Amino acid sequence: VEASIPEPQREAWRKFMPKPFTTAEEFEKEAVRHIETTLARSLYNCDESAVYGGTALAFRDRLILDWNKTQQTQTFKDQKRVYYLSLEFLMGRALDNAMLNVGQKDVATKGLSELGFRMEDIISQEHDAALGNGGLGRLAACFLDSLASLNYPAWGYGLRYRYGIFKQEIVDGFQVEVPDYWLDFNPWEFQRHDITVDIQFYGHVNRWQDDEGKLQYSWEGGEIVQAVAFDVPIPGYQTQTCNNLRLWGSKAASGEFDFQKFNSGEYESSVADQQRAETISAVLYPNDNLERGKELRLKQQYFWCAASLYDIVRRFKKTKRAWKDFPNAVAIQLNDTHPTLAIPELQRILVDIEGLEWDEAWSIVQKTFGYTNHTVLPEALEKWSVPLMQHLLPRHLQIIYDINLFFLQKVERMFPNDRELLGRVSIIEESNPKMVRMAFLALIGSHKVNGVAELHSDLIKTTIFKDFVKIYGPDKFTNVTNGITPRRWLHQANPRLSALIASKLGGHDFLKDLTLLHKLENFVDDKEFRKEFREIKYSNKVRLAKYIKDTMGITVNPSSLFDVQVKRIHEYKRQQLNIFGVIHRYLEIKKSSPEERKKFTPRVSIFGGKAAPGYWMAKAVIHLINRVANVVNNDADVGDLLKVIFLEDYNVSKAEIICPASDISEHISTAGTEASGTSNMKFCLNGGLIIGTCDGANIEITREIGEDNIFLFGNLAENVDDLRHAHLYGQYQLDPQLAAVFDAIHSGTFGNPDSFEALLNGIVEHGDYYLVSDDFASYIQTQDLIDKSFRDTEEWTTKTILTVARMGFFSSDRCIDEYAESIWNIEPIAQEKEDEKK
Ligand code: HBZ
Repeated sequence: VEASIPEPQREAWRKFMPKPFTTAEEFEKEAVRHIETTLARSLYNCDESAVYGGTALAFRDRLILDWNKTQQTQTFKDQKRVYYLSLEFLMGRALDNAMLNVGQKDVATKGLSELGFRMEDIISQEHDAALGNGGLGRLAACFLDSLASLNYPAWGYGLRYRYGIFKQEIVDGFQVEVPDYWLDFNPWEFQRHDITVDIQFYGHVNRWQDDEGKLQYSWEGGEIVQAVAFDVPIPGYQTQTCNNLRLWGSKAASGEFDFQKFNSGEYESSVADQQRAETISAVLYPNDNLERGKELRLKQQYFWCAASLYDIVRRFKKTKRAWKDFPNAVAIQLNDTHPTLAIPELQRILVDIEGLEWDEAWSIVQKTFGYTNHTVLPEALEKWSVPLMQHLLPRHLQIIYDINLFFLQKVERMFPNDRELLGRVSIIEESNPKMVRMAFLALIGSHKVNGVAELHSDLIKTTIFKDFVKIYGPDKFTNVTNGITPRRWLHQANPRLSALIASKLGGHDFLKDLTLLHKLENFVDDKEFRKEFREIKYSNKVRLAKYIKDTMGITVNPSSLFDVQVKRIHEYKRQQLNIFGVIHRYLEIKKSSPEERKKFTPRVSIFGGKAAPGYWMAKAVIHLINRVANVVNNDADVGDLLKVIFLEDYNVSKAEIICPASDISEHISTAGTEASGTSNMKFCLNGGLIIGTCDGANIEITREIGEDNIFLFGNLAENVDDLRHAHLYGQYQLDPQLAAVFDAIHSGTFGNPDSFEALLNGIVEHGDYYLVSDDFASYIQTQDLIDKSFRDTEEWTTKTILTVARMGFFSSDRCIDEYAESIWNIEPIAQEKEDEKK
């Protein structure tokens, strides 16, 4: 690799290389310089937001220096890299994470206090980077943290949405969506004005024979939109590795075409072109686990895949290695089917542009890609209509048809005369209109397919991908159970617990190797430790109670049992089961005598989560929760025995306050529907217990922490189909306790029952698809058990300590090592030893 500064001048360059700050004073100098110059503020108009800006920029400088070095080292070593393609990166705030990962938070805290500011106030100035819906997007963010912390050469590729997930307001008990414009001031991104890619849409395909008689194809004409790179530095924990997240923004291509329009006075149409181009990266689609087939979404997907692949291929070509070496230099992981167009796009680049033979190209493609599936819900499986794809991406559709043809020929040879099989596994669904099944394309174009928890990985092999196991054999399918980064979800969110653990284990090494937590079991009987452990949980509950008081004006007692369910609102996640359980509890309290009421364990039921804007059932659930809250919280008979809270606008930063403050959290999806869940891990790692179904990662959590430390209930996945069938074709009996809850709702206890008609009818009239009634009795019983267990403080303390001690498996570091070993075949970059550095 050629350096751009010639040898004789490098001495001067090195002399002026900025050095990272190491003392509070040096930090202050940097922060003040940025406030005064970069931000043009002064002693007289410096508020907390300006101090946030100065602090963030001081840290960004530091990250950029590490970033430059990391990228240079990775280029020199030319090891295999992984590219993580995800339409969502739910990063949350960056400052606290940057300070903790580079290990300078204490220095900065001291520096800020010398300037008269408190660190917490400054941290909370930052707007969340909310470029994701839920678990899938947050998983991508945890993976980036682990990849950097473990020194893997890795890049993330995503879209730079101008609007992230909407902000949720609750008005009269209803969800109202407000746009999330987050880019006013974003110190964490770096626009690369020089890195742009022109991306094409629509147009037509030319076909001709070259001199050797070989058919050639080229895609031409149509709209061109420019992709511009914005780089976000991703620091690892206690390492100099700083990886890159490259987000593409869209703008109008500055081609001659537009220029002519502009010149000839067609201002309006030229402006319209501009806006159409910018629309591509304007907004994150707010649906989770639901696909709606909108053209703009497909444009987003292609725009981002094409720009990322162009970038990856350009980087590979600089190494001058042969094409067959591509899979030894590049691994690309598809986060769900959203980036599946990368498969036909790479095939197109190799065949149409680079002139490779089809089979040679296809072998490279298959070795390069891996595909992670995150759902078995049929309504979430992506399908695109053939006419839409024909219109937007005519050459890609041809390539998809060819991929399908060769694939079906292979299947036909393996299983002659099985026409039904061919129909079932075809990438093209023979419906009207025909549809492209993206999950099948992703599977066929990859060398590995993985689910995200054991049960889920088994289920994809017996349901949606059953036929493909026969075709490819079971080894194409694997499991990588999800994980979370302990840096954000323990050290950052719960600094006191992190410090207590460090004091017992002799340092913070567990943040790099979470299995070390098992040593906490040695202290499970240590009186002093148990007391401190409990005190920390209590203080975290006090912090959440204060947040509730400040934002909602409602007083909750931190000694109560805090019962939390925070996640996207979805029928399969069954927030309705939770709120029906709350109503049941309310009715029980109401019918008790004052003497009997003393037996209840005081509880605060806390909900949070967004509903997709068009998902009426989910919105009805939010409405019901708020109506119930209104009645229960204002009923003098109830007092502290029950409070119901719906926290507005649940997001990553709020999760950091909520997760450390739970006693019980709810992970109660219909068995077989939640692929993994990751918040279950966050709550356990912070010493909260779980009430859950045998679903997703709950099963593995149980295996790790022990059955005595988790509250499982409900029907098993293997029985779900039969139950559903029985509902539709047998005698349907509503659970009697649930019937009493419905009676209360119908009688108007929680306002006009018409609002909840559809919600209740889904259960009573339309087959109770999510098995709410089937699981209700078991749920209520388990909640009663929890009440009892919580009153026994010593028993409860033991359970919570053992839970934390046994959560080591669920670090995203373990998860990333598994991907690296079994799917990507990549190695970490060896770090220079201290004495070799200069
Ligand atoms: O991915 C979630 C799963 O529901 C959860 O069980 C799992 O733990 C997590 C990480 O593997 N899936 C999502 O969050 N999915 C989406 O957010 C989504 C977004 C856009 C879509 C489809 C799904 O078009």
